[in-house]
Amino acid sequence: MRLSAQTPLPASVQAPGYDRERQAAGIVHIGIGAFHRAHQAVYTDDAMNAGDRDWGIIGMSLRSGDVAAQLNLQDGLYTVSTRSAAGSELRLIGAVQKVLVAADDPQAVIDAIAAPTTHIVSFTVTEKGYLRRPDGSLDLAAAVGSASLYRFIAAGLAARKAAGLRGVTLLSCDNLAGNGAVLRRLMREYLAAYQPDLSAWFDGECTCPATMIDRIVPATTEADRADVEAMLGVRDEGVVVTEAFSQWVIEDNFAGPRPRWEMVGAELVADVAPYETAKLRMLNGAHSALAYIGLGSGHALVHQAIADPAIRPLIDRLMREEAAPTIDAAPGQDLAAYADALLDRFANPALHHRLIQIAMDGSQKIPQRWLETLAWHRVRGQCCPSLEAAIAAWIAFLRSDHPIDDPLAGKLREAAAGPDAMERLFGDGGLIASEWRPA
Ligand code: CS2
Repeated sequence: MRLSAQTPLPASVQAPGYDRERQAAGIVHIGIGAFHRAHQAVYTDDAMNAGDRDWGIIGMSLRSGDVAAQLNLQDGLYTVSTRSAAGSELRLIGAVQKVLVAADDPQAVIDAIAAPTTHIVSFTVTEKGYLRRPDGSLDLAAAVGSASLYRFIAAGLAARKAAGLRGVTLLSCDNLAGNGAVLRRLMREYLAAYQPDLSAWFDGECTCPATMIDRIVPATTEADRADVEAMLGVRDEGVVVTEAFSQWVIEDNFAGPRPRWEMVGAELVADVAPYETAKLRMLNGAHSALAYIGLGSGHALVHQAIADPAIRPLIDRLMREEAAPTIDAAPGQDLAAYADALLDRFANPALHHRLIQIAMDGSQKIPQRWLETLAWHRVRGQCCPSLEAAIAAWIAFLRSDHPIDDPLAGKLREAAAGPDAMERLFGDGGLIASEWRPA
């Protein structure tokens, strides 16, 4: 039997405490993968449990029908399995109402964005989903293609304007440096090229707050689904597995109403930058280093790599001596304590977080995770042994027979193969645009 709104659940599973049938959808979320379901959807479910109303989520996948097939037959319901050394906890999330697939029904997506009840359009489309060229500008050809978020946003906003509705908040929840500002700039480039009559309305009516989003969410496996089935007594195809830790820091700059996420643990602040920079350079920087160095040493999982006495000191140094000094901490932000907490989170043996999952899309991740730190030290005449080891491990990975999942895979492999790999990857006109140049 499949999980649905009719399924009786064990009393140990926390269920939504609000009437799901009566909630309007206030949020359209583009890129409804495991991360969103374990993070923003949980905060939103919590906010409705705490009394907020009409923040149902309409999820959307740009291309793949997988999540729609998992959730729509379950009335949008799914469970979150939280795993720590102490054990696991299961909770039912009710915030998601349905999932649309843009490739199948583009008009339904535009209508959802244009609905009067929608106030927020949020995104987890991964780094490559923003369709940037290596110099950071919008790839205008890709942005009119079928997998472009910009097309849908522009069409939805045009319909809002035509109907005399207010704008929306566009909330990027991806691991980009300055994610809100990047989204705003790219959206403007799109409008200037393809819908210039909407530019001024967009500027006046829509905001793009920056966010720092953090929760480790490994890809769900068949074994995870079987475990949860044994606990629930029914099959949940949409289950997501995650850690107990969760953090969300949001720039308080919304175009209209929003859930009171601050009631349920999110931090609404004036400036997200110190948190976001620390997260990208320390957590994600260490993660990517663990991925390439760990795979090179024959490990498969994050907790195995961080337990390796040859790797752990490198990661420790990367966070404390290389990344942390580059961060202009906010008052009360303790970077040493942050590094301690990250080492514990990486060591969580209950989360089977695969290194190969983190290794994907290196070309899109490495600039904000490693190269900004390297550039900061370079101008001060300092070197970064751990990050240099990480770069060497990335090149070794590109030369190995591991499958390379990256939009630039073919070019990266070719560039990495020769003796001038560093130059072809990071030099002037190289594949990876950055302020940092190899010595
Ligand atoms: C990871 C992130 O896959 C990756 O690249 O570094 O997904 C990481 O687990 C999250 O950003 C944690 O918040």
